[in-house]
Amino acid sequence: MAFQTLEQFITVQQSRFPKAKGELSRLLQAISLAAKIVHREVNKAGLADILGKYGPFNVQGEEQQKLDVFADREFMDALKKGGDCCYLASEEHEQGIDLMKSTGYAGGKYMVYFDPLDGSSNIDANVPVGTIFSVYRRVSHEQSLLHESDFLQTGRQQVASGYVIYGSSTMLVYTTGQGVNGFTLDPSIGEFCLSHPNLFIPVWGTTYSVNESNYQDFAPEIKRFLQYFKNNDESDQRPFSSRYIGSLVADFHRNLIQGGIFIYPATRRYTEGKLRLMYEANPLAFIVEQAGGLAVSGREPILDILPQDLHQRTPLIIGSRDMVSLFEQFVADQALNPLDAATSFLSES
Ligand code: P6P
Repeated sequence: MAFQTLEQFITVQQSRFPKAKGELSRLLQAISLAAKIVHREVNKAGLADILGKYGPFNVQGEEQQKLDVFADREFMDALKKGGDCCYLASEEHEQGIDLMKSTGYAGGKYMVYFDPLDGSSNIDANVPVGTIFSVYRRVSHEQSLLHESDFLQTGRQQVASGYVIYGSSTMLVYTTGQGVNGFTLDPSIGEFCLSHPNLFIPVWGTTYSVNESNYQDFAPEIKRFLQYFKNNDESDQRPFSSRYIGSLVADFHRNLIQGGIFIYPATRRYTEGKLRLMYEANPLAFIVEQAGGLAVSGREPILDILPQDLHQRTPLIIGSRDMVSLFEQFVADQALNPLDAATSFLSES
C-alpha cells in the first residue's frame, strides 16, 4: 500500500505524544466518518433532485433533508458517539449543546465548533462546499459543568482545526498545531489518504478573492489595496487575477495551495464582516498560520480576538503571508498611496 491513510497518520501522530490517551484521535476519526457520509450525500445531490424532485420525499421514502441540516445531524451524531466532547456548537443551532447537561454523562474534555456545510446555497450549481471545524480543550475541571472561562478562549487556544472540501475530490485538511496535512478521499476504499503532507501556503500569490459588488462599502485603504492589485506593473505580474467562488472553503483552499489572499471586510450589510469567528475565521486562521500564512481582521490577528458571542462575525483577510502583511501596511499607512505603501513594504521585506 503506497499511501498512508488518515487513521494510520493519526496513530503515528498520537505515538509522538506518550501521554496522549487517544481522545483527540477518536474525535478526528469521528469527524472523518461524518465527512464520508456527507460526501456521499453531497455527491448525489444532483441525482437526488432528479430522483426526488416530485415531492419532499426521496425514492427511499425518506424525508428530503436540506443538505446542511443533514450534515449538521451527521457531525452532531458522530461527535456525540465519538465520546470525547463536552460541548458542541454548530452554525445550524442558536445555542451550543452542553453534553453533560443534555445527556447526564460526564462528557470528554473537548469543545467542538463547526459549520456543517458552508456555502450550501451553492450546491444546486455544483459549486464546491465545505465543512469547517474548530476544537478546544475545556479549561475548567472535567467533572464540573462548563464554566464561562471555557467559552472565552481565543483562537490561539485551539487544539485542532480543519475543513473538508466537497469538490472535484473530497479532501480533509487539518492541523493539531504540528503543521498542516491534506487527505484525499478514495471512495473505492472509503479512506482518506495522505495526499498533501506538510502543506505550506506560498508567501506571495497573484490571486485575490473578494466580492467586488461590495466595493462601494469598503474603507478607503481597502479600495486602495484592491486598486494596487489591479494596476499594471509587469515587474511583479500585476494586474493580479480575481478569483471568487463565493464558497469560503473553496476560495481558501485554492489560495492555500496556489498562494493568494481572501478578503471579506466590513460592508454596509455586514458591519462586522460576514464570516463567523468561532467556526469559520478561527479554524482557517489556525490552519493558515500553521502553513506559514496570516489571518487578520484589519484590527488584530484573528486568533487574538476574544470571543463574546457564539455566532459573532468578523472581517477576514487571510492568505499568503506577504500579501496579508501588505494589506496591514495599507491599513497602517492609510495616508500613503498604493505605490508608496507597497514600495515601503516591499523594500522592508
Ligand atoms: P457573499 C457562503 O454563504 C459564505 O458564508 C461563505 O462560504 C462565502 O465565502 C461567503 O458567504 C460569500 O458571501 O456575500 O460574497 O455572497
